[in-house]
Amino acid sequence: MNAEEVDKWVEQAFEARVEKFAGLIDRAKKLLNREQRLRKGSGLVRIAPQAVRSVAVIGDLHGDLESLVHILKDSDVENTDRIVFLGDYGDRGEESVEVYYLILTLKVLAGAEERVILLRGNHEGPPDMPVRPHELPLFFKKKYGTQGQELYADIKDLWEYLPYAVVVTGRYLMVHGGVPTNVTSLDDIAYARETHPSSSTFTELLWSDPIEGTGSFNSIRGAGRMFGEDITDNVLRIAGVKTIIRSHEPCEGVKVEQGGKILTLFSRKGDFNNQAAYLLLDETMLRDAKDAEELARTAARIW
Ligand SMILES: [Mn+2]
Repeated sequence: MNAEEVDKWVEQAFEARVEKFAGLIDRAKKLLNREQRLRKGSGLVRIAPQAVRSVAVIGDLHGDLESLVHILKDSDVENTDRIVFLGDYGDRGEESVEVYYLILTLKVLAGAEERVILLRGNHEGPPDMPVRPHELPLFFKKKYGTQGQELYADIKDLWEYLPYAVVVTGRYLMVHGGVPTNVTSLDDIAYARETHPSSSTFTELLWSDPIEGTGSFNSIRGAGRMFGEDITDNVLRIAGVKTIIRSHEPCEGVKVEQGGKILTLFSRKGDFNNQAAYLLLDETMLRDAKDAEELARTAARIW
């Protein structure tokens, strides 16, 4: 892709007729379904750091089309080997529908090699985990009328095929919300959707937030937990990585917590923040695991 192509996709996103959008969702769903089957139903994508030269990471977008376009037009992102989105694509921003059109176009054009990885956020949760505000169905209806309700239903169905964690082997674990409290192996994370809701692991991956200190307690968000450094240490150990990269909480682009073990990345500008950021993990970042301080200082691109 290049800047001209991105402009073309944006134009298509605004002008796409309902049949075209439905076709795009269908193609994306087939591709995601195939990838999920190749992972044997696991929601964990593994990236071997030796096999890639660079990985771009993008946090919450929440309908911020302008920020998405800004990021995709960065020539380093254009040329990167993997793009990981950390979830929360729709809701809040007026251009939520168009953001979906763009990320699904990106996914479909990337083809079969999982070059574009769309993680599940709490705004892409299962039917028993509703989220508020949730304007996405209203935006679809506003733009496409009753047929928009069908598009929204298709999108909801597509969420079930999205992965929810990425491990860059030996280096980084990426999730939308946080690390779960009661896991003993990476498989507990990889198959969290299947053990939901008897286990809280899936909810915690999508909803939790870090705190300074130790232990954990129920989140004021109404789902997930607030987790301390001891919980993080356990997950870093079982995942064999050094740093957690997550999104979910608005911040001025990046936020470092728990002594550099957790980096929060937020890619939407809006109600709660004036600056946004994305990460570009280059060969140095992929060769050696860096802590969140160093990622925030050298890999984050803030605008
Ligand atoms: Mn979120």
